[in-house]
Amino acid sequence: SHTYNYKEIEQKWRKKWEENPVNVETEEKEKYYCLDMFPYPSGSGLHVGHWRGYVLSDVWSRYKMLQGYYVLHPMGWDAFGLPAENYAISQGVHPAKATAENVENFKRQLKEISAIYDWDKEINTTDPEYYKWTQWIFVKMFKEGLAYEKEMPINWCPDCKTGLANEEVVNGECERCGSSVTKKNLRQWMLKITAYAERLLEDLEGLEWPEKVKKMQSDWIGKSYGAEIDFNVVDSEEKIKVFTTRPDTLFGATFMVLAPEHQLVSEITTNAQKEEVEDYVYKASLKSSVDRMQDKEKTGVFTGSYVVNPLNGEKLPIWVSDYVLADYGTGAIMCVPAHDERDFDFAKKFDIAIVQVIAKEESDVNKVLEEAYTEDGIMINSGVFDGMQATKAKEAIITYLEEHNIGNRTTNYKLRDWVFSRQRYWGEPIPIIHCDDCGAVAVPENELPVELPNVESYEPTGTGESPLAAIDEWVNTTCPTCGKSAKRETNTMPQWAGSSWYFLRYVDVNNTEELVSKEKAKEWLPVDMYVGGIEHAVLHLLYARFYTKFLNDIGVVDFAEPFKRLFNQGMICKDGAKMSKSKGNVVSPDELVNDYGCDSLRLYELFVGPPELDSEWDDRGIDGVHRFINRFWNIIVDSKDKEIEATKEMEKIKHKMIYEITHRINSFSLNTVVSGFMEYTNKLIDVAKTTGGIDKDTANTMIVLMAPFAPHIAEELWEQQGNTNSVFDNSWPEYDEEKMKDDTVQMPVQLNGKVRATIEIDVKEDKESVLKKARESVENKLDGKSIVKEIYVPSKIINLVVK
Ligand code: ANZ
Ligand code: ZN
Repeated sequence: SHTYNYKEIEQKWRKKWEENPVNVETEEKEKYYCLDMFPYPSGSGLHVGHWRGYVLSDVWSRYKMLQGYYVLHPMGWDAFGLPAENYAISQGVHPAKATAENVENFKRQLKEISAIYDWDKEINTTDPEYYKWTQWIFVKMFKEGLAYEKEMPINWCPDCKTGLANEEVVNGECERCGSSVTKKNLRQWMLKITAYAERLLEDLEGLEWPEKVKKMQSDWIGKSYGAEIDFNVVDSEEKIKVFTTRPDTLFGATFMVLAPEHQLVSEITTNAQKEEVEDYVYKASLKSSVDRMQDKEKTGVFTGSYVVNPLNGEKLPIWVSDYVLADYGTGAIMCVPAHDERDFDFAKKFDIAIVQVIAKEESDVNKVLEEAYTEDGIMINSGVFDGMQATKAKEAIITYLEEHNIGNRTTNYKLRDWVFSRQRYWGEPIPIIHCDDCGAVAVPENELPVELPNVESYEPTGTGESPLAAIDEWVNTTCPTCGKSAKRETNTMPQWAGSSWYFLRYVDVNNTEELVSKEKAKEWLPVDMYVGGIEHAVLHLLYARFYTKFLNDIGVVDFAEPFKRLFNQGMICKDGAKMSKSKGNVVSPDELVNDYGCDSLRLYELFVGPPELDSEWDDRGIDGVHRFINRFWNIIVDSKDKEIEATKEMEKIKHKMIYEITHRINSFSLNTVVSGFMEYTNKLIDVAKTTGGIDKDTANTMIVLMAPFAPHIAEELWEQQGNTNSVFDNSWPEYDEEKMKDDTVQMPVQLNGKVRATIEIDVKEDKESVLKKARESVENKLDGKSIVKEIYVPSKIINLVVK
């Protein structure tokens, strides 16, 4: 056996590839765009969990190259945002400096993977030449009325005197100082993503994405169809509007609940109830909406007032409870405990009547419900609608409400407009100028970018304004419209801004005139394959789709969906927990590359488990993969100078191997690709025990199949086979199904439909000879009966009918 010197080989080929890239453009080649979700260059570097996605996308890119494509596989840095800023504050290093250092380290590590990245197309979201276009998109949205200002209640820490992100609120307390967080109305920039809700939902259908992700997006958009209904408040001029998806249950409403923030709460609360209600409302303001939705135990208070059910005139008590959210529907609901689980719990707890209005069968009337009945059924206790199917009654009742001006048909979305401003330093300045006379004015497009000024102190100011507000010479400017003195907007954009459109920029990185030229866009876009973690299923992937649709609407691109195919890799875990620096369970690839080589680590990253699932990392496993690579190396090197003739068996193994590997790659089952390589290599090693080796064509085929996975060893072996070109100049091998077939098959023989024997026949054997064998095989099982009919399905089955 020979020694496989991975260190030497990997270094040699990395250098050669740098001098002579293997992914080259030619006239004939079609283009293919394979994209990784670009990383946030943190201070801790890459661990083997990060490698997983990068190896996946690189294998896919190289596979596409071998299929004859010219592949775009770019890389860049999503480098604005809170982590860099917090790191900078804690270390006293300017975020720009820290980011640059981290990028260098990431790049070095990525090069160790030997992934084919187009480094001349590298982008960085913090580069003014890049964020000029991030700002340009904002300006366009502003001009189209899709970016607007609004007072919004946000999380506010009264001690730190600063606004907080949702993530910074832990159990209602400020993460830094522990004091109770309240809400504060602050002026915010919002993006009107809701204008795209319907299209974002509809277009999901055409995407080759995991069903799970599509479902998460459609749930997030949360379309529901129903009605808004007005209820008159007793002894008052006020009406309260509710949103319901179940107008069919209106006769079963026994109370109403308002969100604590509902504007009518204080007005309708009676003096007797005032103190209790105010106390409740205050406590609710301290809880996050997630907690409010998930709290098991229902809480609430009675306001002392009532509304009238518009269909049957019943008086319904009005309660306040935090399970009703202020910003969904109308912030008020009619409650039907018989048919809604939350209302049922509430009614039980506060002893409110439960009236059933839908029953499985009409005879079920007046049975006591053990739990809410949420299915379809027949209407009962509902006046003229009794006996109707509930789904029909829903329509009939909406029509009735509309005719009598008590309500109307509506569609609601859970999707909210996007709170787009941050009171932070390390982000893209929002390109707006505030003028006393002209209001908010966009910075003229030819004056972009509005550069982020270099500051000494980038800590949050404590006033709820970004540190930019303290730089007078930057803030004070003139109004682009009237020329009077005016002030710049000092909020910055959220981390997601730069990543919502970066995939467009890669194809035309040096364009100073346009975000992307029409020609380049046509050549490369949309992205053919997008690889990244499932954690971005909603935020980033939804924002990117929204941006693309907007850019499509204003004519920048001529497609409406950015990513045709999506693959989400699972996480790498260690000791049961997601691998991360904060958990202290990180395995660095550097050492493994040193001990086993990059090829072994690449294969092992794939071998750990189905790529779409989370997998447990165990360092010891790489040893087995490394031993396999050695066997693979040895059988090819051992056979090299022997001029072995291909046997039928070798041919068969070769074609089966091509078939299996190809199918497994196509279905992204890359862990079974690795086990397939092991299985077929072992089969060939077995065959070689008698033949002395394998033939050259089989060896070459193995090398080409292996190239996307272990590119260094593949190149080296390809060269050793006497070739002067690159292994990536080959085409992906093709299989011949005829040659995969076995020479003999086992055929079951039935007597009157029951299998009684099995015979082995040659696949080319003729019918007469097969039937003869079949008869002989059951000779002693006939029990004196005789064969009256013979049914023969070639290569499958023989059935002998006996009497
Ligand atoms: C009466 C009713 C009877 C309801 C019934 C459901 C079942 P989705 O599908 O999520 O849109 N609802 C409306 N606004 C709400 C808010 N701001 N906070 C909490 N709950 C709210 O659900 C709509 C249903 O959720 C509405 O229909 C309303 O309860 C409740 F047997 O009205 B339903
Ligand atoms: Zn002005």
